[in-house]
Amino acid sequence: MKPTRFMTLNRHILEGEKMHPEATGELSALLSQLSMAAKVISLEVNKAGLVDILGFTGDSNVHGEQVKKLDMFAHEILIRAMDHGGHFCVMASEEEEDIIRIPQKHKIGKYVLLFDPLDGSSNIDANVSIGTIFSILKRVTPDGKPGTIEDCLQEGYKQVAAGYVLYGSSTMLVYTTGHGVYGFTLDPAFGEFLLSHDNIQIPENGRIYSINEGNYLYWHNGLKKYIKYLQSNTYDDKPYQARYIGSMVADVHRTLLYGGIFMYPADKRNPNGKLRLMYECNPMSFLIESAGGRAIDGKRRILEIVPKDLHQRTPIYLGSKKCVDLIESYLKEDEENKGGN
Ligand code: AHM
Ligand code: MG
Repeated sequence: MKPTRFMTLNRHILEGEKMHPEATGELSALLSQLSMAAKVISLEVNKAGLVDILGFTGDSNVHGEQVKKLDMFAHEILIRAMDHGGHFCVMASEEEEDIIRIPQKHKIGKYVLLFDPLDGSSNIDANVSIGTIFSILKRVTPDGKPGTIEDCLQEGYKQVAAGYVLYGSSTMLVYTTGHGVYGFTLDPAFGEFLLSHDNIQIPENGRIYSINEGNYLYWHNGLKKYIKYLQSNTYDDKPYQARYIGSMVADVHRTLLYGGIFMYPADKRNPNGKLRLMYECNPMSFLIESAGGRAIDGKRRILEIVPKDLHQRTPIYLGSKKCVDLIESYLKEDEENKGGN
């Protein structure tokens, strides 16, 4: 597809669809609808410092973490924007324990939507970038009936589309349907997402590593040795660089563009790491693989993990192919590395 100067997200989706004669247009319609929800969330995130919306609600989410109001706002906007279009049979959100059923009055579709409405929310008060992550699957239960948990619990390689919206110095939407990764920047004047990053390819290798080193105490030996290797060697005659924002969307976005590796490992405290397979790791891994990179849990492809639980966690190492190959070899030698589900 040849980008023109003003390639809007909607036009890009429609042009992509023309290349697949079997497409019904439904996926295009739901991606457009998602981008609408993203604009609403982006507006609200941008004025977060101005209105009395910050602070804790006092409630905990299903992971026992405190939920901020903007998380719930984004969660509700996504449900309200997506439940009545007739595209989905069921949805699930990081902020809700059970599956989200489509109200009876609405048409039931063939797709499944999984999302993390506002990832990295502990960063909101400090004005650090945060994001929305989404994953779309095709249902496996019979058409026409309400979707079930079975429709949600599918391996990541079965995703038909995935992406994220980054609320950063500008708002960006990055998505894939498995054929290339495309980035769009929201033009605040027109309120349109315009193609700014065509066919993103992650560099094959990279200098930047991204991990919360504060957890060093709990790391297994393989990971310690790998980080020590990076710290005591050079890349293109320059030292490696450490960058960790603590907001997965921002850390993965940088990794996608500049190359390198992002890790949230298994450790002695958390054998399954921290990040959620269905809402965070699967969609990000689908994007990274579609851009030519790799994503593993230490032993296997993230996208091949058979999910057992909506909210299960998994260790993750994703990024440039050569970087992931290297950490994989360190972890393989490490007897202590018993992470994974
Ligand atoms: P959240 O879903 O509660 O926002 O948590 C996920 C976030 C990720 O964005 C980020 O990669 C990670 O948590 C940072 O965790 P830590 O503060 O332990 O380094
Ligand atoms: Mg999250």
